[in-house]
Amino acid sequence: MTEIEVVRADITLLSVDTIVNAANNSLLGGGGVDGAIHHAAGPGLLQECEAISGCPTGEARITKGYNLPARHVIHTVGPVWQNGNCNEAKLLASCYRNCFSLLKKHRLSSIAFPAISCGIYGYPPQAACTIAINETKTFLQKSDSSDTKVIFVPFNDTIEQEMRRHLS
Ligand code: AR6
Repeated sequence: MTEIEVVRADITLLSVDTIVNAANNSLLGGGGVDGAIHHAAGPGLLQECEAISGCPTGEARITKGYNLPARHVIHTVGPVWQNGNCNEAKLLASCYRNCFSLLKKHRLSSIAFPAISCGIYGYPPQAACTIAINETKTFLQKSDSSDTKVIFVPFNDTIEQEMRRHLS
């Protein structure tokens, strides 16, 4: 059964097929959810990321989950918010689309997303949540994804409220 859920949690604790990391172009770790994921996954993750040689904004790369309960990590690089004048909406939508492509390619059935770009990269939460939910609904409608579970993991009240509002 296809499901979209909102779960207030630390994404590093979720036992799903894959969690998504809001990474930077180097894929070598950073602050925010990226730092938390690398910390929880352990050094194997950094080693695998080093071999990937970075990721352009809007694209995604998959690795194993190492010490995480999640089997995989899909690393995507969201846009830095620059007042909406630099293709941010298209790039953020492309992050979600590329994550779903990898989900399908690797035949994974559960995925948990943080609010990509909504922390250090400064994307306004309301606009970001609209894109996240729209891209998810489009993916679920288009694909044969009858057993896919998509979990959104807000880390603060504003994002949780936005997510729930969009899904109600
Ligand atoms: N679980 C779930 N969500 C979290 C967690 C967690 N453990 N920790 C933070 N968040 P951010 P960005 C939320 O800044 O804006 C890094 O340095 C957080 O509250 O992690 O895409 C990268 O290396 C926010 O709502 O990612 C890049 O340089 C959301 O995750 C840069 O930050 C995303 O916040 C990427 O910035």
